[in-house]
Amino acid sequence: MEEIKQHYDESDIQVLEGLEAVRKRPGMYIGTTDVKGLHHLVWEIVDNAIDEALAGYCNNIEIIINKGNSITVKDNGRGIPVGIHAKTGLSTVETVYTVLHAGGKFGGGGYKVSGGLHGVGASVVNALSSEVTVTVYKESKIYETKFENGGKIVQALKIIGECEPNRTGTVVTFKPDTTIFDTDIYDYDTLKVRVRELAFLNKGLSLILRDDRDDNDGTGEKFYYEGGISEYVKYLNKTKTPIQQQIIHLEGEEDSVFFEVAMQYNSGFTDNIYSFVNNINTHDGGTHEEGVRRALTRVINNYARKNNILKEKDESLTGEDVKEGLTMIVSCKHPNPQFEGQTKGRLGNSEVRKLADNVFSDGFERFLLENPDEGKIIIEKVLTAARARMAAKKARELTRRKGGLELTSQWGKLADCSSKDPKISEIFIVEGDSAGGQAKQGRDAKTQAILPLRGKILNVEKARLDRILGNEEIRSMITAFGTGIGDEFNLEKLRYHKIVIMTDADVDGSHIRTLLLTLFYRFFKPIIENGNVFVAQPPLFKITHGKTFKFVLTESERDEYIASLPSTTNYIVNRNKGLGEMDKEELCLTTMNIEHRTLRQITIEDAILADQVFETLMGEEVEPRRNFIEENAVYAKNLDI
Ligand code: 0RA
Repeated sequence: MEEIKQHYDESDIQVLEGLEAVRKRPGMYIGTTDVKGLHHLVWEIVDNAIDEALAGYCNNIEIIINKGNSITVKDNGRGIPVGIHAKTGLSTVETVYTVLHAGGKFGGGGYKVSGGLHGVGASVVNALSSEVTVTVYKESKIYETKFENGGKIVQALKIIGECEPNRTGTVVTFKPDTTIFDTDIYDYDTLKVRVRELAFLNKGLSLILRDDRDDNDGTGEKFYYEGGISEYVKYLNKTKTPIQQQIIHLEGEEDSVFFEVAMQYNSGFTDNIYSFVNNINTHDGGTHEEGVRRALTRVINNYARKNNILKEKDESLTGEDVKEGLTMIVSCKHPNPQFEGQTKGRLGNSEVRKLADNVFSDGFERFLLENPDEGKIIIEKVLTAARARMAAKKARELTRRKGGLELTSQWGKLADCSSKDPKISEIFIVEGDSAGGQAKQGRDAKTQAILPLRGKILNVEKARLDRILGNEEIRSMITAFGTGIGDEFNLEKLRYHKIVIMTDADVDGSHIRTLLLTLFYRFFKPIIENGNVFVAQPPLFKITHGKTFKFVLTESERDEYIASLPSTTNYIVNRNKGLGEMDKEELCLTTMNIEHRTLRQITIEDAILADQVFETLMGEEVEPRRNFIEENAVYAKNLDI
């Protein structure tokens, strides 16, 4: 071991001043001194070990929450250099732990986890800790150095023992300074989320997280993914319904810039696209993400035109269309990343755009060629998204043209309620003119609005959403809601806090209900999420017994009522087929009256199912369609109101 200097000099004073500056303004270095800042310390140390893994020298990192709330990070890398650092005259270990920003400067080259608040280094952790111990295993020796009280060295680097020749690595234990942080309690799950993410982003790297605070000596959890970001996509799609068999995983490298992407479509309508540079989430995207998105849109359009799915005259599929239901991870490892934007969440390096585009378009084109079945599924998904987009646009234009509550020729169909208070106002969307007429006569005109929908229009079997939105009555419904649609949607303008779908208990009724729920899900999702949508429950049976009769909702209620009748009695059970079979008093009393009715509140899951049913409904074959409707007639969670 080289000789370490014995006297304080200029550089020592600078070191101490540097660490003191961190203690004076910790926020400048780690953002906050709350629980978030506390966890940030862990990532500063872990990042150093990850850098060693990215350089190809480390495949195992352990993170331990110790009793007394200190943290230990172990890696099996080369070990921090122990020789004298030319600039400081101190051991390199000590330099790394006491000189601000020294971390990134030694070693040189390679990928560095640095961006945003990351990469400020081990010295900041030291400055904000009451105790730090660093142990290095290298060249068969075990070295150790210790700091206390904000980075003051209390034990210069020394050899404390010997180890196996092939054992190398670094072990760091730090105890956050409780005079600086609001709390010193680490949250296992917070650490776990990021540790898992790091494992996904670095295939083949094993990360172990262990909590030693309680006595039941956990072996900890190991995070190791051979498939890397493919497994990340699989994980994200676990709670969804993937529509592709495979996960597409593409990678390429140029001039030491490594780029990879993994993706799989699911049946949902939102996208889950996450991008990273050197393991840091680039929240605002950047050139790596742009390259992929551009290539994805282009390749899908080319493929659709080449296969005559999209005709020459057709509009192109957009970037919005191709990302519906897409789960995608984009990851770039770059030796010199430029982070841009207010929060440094955007990759700026322009050469990456081209690399990402090339890697993705070459690989994805080949994938589509080799997997035509998967290609078909993807194209169909994107086309559906495109149709919905065009339908929404058309509907926006139509509602905008008609404007607010200005009267349309159909507006007279709505029997509005007199109350202007949305909290107590309800709108019943009623199947058929005759039931609509009865409901208008029997309603509570103060709080209940009635909008009849003529079944005939809605029974157009193959009506697509865009045509349905062109329907006058549907448009008056949209106008009546008051919220606007799509981008312009505003929940606060909703004129009725209860929107009640009232249809017959038959196939056509469930068809109309499905269609309305699909419509709401696609264009008015917040009203479903907010719990504003209900399905009315007209009684299924009428039991006549002498001069009295009773309506019941279910078969078991029917049986219960019959059992309660004297055994000698004759009674008649009628199955209610349509709303129109009841007279207006019956309809209003059983199905609309707040005291007696049963409403089913529609959840977002109900609406998603309806949306899927709708797709089946729109198929060409009539028989399977009818069967499907019958089998799925009840998809509303029961909630008695
Ligand atoms: C630069 C060079 C060498 C090792 C490291 C950095 C290194 C730093 C850290 C920080 C935490 N764990 C680490 N592991 C390695 C190797 C120099 C040599 O070959 O001796």
